[in-house]
Amino acid sequence: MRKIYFVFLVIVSACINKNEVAPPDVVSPVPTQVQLDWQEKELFAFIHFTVNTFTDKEWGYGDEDPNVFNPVDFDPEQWVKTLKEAGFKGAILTAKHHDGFCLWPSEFTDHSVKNINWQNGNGDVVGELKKACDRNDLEFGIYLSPWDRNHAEYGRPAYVEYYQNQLNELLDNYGPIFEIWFDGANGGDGYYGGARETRKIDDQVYYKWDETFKIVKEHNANTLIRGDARNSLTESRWCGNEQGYIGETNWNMVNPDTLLAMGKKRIKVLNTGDINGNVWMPAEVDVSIRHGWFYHASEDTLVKTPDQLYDIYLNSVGRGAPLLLNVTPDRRGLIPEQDIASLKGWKEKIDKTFATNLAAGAKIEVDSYRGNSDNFDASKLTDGNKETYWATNDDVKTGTISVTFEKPTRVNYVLIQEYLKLGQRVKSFSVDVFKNGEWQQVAQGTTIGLKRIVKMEPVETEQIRLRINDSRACPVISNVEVY
Ligand code: FUL
Repeated sequence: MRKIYFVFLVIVSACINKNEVAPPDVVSPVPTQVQLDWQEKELFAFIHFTVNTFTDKEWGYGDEDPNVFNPVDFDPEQWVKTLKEAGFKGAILTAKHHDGFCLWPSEFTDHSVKNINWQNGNGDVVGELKKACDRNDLEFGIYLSPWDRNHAEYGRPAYVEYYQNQLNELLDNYGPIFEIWFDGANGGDGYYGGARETRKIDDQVYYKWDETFKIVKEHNANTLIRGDARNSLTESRWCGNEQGYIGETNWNMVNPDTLLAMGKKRIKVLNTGDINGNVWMPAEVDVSIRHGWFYHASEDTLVKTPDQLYDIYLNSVGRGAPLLLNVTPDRRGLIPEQDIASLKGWKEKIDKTFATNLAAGAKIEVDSYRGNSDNFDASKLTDGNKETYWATNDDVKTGTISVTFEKPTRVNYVLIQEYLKLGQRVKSFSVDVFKNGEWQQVAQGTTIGLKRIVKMEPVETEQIRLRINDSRACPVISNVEVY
């Protein structure tokens, strides 16, 4: 009997000694693995290319002579190499824009590359780009415009069947794809097989989104669906503008029903997300390197500079939202030289700015940590492991992280990351530097999310600290870097 009692005691004490401080509970909602993997890739490229490139339009009417499409030097390898070198992880092509012309030889319409002089009707932009992406290890994604100003049946049930057939065809022949982009621009005037009239649809009902989304997931569960935030199955939302920024407050959550009830006012919420949102739906920041989405010679002088692109980077990736930057192949079928130069300059600036993490060799301290357990202490903030994190006790919704350098060091940026598998939490934070014998606040912000890059006036200091001032639940921070 005594022996059994002894064994029992040993087991109990072993359990206690294992330092069983439980991790914080999840604060719902949380990302799926597909969403998280996608968010962590941060940089994607949009490629807008079609008849519009040759007609100098942004929205084709649908009556374009398809033979205008004639990119004589078409070289998707050049596109992909340019994008790879600039740091992009994936590229999304307009397989079909609102004008209805198909960049692949679709069996469901005559209005495609298969019936034009270019490459004797054997051309396939979607297929060639997909192959170039595969060769260069860049992920491939597709934009398929729901609005089709060419199709005679648009507005009637037969068109939705056509749309779904095309989706199946694309996913069968060019999958797997990392992202599908369902555009919200919808209905209006168009050619519609010669009818030349205005057609309006109810975008909440007409496209049968739930069914359409199912087609995507049946082909590949890992394909991320970018669509209308009023649908709770959408996995990534529009950021509410095309200027290249997400809100300084950027919650990854929204409430689709609330958005539906809000009408156009929802656009503001798309930009900030909703702290009370019940669906994880991270924003994606889509913006063009030029003014328009398609190539126009008149915009050759309007290519965004490396500095402008860098600001966009800070206002998207630096606020926790992936950037989808659009490039515009020209009439030759090449990304123009000046755009390439801008992308190079931008990449160099990012690489140079974030080359040396000053927190790596510094002393990291926190004011408290969860259950005094090693599993949640300050070292987890700089261990380079995204699966470990610093956390506080459940009843502690504030916290201080300080970084002490060996000698006065010039600092310009702080980079902070939340551990999103447990939900997005931080509502308010500040950054202080120790100067002239006292702490001085140099920056403040609201949300953190996947990544927050805080830019400050460059300052020389021996110590910098991050204060979490408020949080939905105890803060859970996985990474802190200083530059
Ligand atoms: C919008 C479209 O109308 C534009 O032409 C462009 O494709 C942009 C990305 O989405 O809704």
